[in-house]
Amino acid sequence: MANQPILVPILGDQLTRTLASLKGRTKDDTVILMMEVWDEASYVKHHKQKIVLIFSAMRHFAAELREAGWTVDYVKLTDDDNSGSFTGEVARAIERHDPRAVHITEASEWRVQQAIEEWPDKFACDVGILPDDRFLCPHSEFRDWAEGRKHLTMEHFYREMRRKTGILMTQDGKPKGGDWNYDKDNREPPKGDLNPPPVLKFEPDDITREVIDLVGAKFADHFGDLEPFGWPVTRDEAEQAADAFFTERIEKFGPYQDAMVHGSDDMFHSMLSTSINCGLLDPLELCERAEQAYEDGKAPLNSVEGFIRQIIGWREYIRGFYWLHMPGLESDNKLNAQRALPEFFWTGETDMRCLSDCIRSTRENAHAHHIQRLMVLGNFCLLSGINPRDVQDWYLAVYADAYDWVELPNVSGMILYADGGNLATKPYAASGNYINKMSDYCKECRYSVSKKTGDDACPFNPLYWHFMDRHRDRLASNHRIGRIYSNWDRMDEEKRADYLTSAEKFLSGLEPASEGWARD
Ligand code: FAD
Ligand code: DLZ
Ligand code: SF4
Repeated sequence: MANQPILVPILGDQLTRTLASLKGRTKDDTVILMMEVWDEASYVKHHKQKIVLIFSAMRHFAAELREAGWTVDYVKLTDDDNSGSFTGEVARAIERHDPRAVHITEASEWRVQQAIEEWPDKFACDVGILPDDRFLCPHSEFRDWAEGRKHLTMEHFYREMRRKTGILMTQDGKPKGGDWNYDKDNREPPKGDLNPPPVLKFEPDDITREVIDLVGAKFADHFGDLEPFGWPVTRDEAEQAADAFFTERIEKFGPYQDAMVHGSDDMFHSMLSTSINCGLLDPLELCERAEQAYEDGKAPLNSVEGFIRQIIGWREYIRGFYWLHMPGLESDNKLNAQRALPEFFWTGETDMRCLSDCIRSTRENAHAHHIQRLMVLGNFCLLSGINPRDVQDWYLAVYADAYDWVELPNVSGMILYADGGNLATKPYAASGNYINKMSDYCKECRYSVSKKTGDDACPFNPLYWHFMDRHRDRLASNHRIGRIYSNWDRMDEEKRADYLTSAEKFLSGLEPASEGWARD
């Protein structure tokens, strides 16, 4: 090792061999620093499997780097003198290695980036902060795109990303198949026996087992089942999971993207978000593979386009939106939602079958698929007026793929309309009808989805009208939703009163969550 190396800290969601801060570095003058720190593991009480996933993936990544000849200084959570924070650990590493500079790839989260931006003042050596080029749209490009637009419509952004990457584009710059978006073909309800193939799970090896024991001992009071644990924790495993998706699941991914079946936790979804978000899989590569599956005749265009839109459309848009609106996004509460999150979000103990199944999957797998997060759990929080902070904490804590940059815009903008409609053009509000159409939940629910009011009525029905009624001032002028008020106004007064009293009775019976589930 030459005198005074470059110190390269790599964070838990930067587990990529081609990371910006590693590009161009040579093995003989670089010390890579990886840190398990208490602050990150406990600022919110992450699902146990999420901590296992990150620590195990970090330890495997460190081992791979060492095998490839890199010097890795790895700080374990239980190491003596671990200061508990990124800044504290970089300070200690500077003392150990006396580097001439620290090079870090920018953090994905605002909270962590704020801390990193203080490093140049804190440390005596140079600090270089590099843009994270694993995302396709740099911050400045998103800001330029957003500049002067009245509404940040995802579809417009998505088309830009299609043009920029050339993904699913013809030689003469047209969308393949003639349309940009095949969402209309992607709303099949779950009819008959769909039999999605079981998702690939990986047996924990010695490294993962050690981490499972650590998490069992140190994070016993965190939400969620620790085992069975089967998430991919290496690039090789993540690639196998991607292979399985592209051979077994992608064909039906599109049509059944919005479908929900009791006990079928993944349907035809890719289950790749945990691997993409921590850096094991490259999002652009996945889109290229999806396009290849279409070109090879192995998957229909509606499935392939749907998958690509989620990644180069929604994922990139969500990230751009986050950085454009932080830090304000965190405290936005334009609908003035003040109710506490109900206790059953943590225990799963509710007679509402749709919610209890989504919460069960969340507890068992640290995962629920998109439409469960949006139209069951999210819809309930929106209609019931749960305060954004509680909802943000819940989603951040319970999902293995959750990081502030992706959870927050989805929660605050997409499900709660807490940003007043910057992200979504209208609230994703729905009565029990939608859930009944897109799932098999209602058949065996103790509530009746066809009943509109009263103790046996599906709670989503009165909650829907309660929500519409209490936000009339804000929503009536929205051209995508305004028409709904003519239906409301056509009902007789007694019926409207019935809806409102049923909803209020239900809401007053909700037990607020006890302290300590999400944060100490
Ligand atoms: P697939 O359905 O197979 O989709 C493919 C990929 O597209 C995903 O892996 C993901 O990378 C991307 N994607 C799809 N939708 C979105 C979206 N809305 N935002 C960003 N990326 C998207 N996703 C996270 O990765 N982390 C989160 O913390 C997160 N929180 C969410 C909170 C709410 C309230 C909602 C409604 C959605 C949230 N999502 C989040 C988006 C989405 O639910 C998950 O990405 C998806 O369920 C992951 O499963 P999958 O890999 O099987 O996805
Ligand atoms: C999610 C997480 C957890 C639980 N623990 C760590 C950790 O101890 N060390 C680490 O480097 N990363 C961890 N992460 C992921 C980070 O929260 C994530 O990389 C940053 O917050 C991104 O801004
Ligand atoms: Fe959910 Fe209502 Fe259907 Fe029950 S009846 S499963 S509460 S939508």
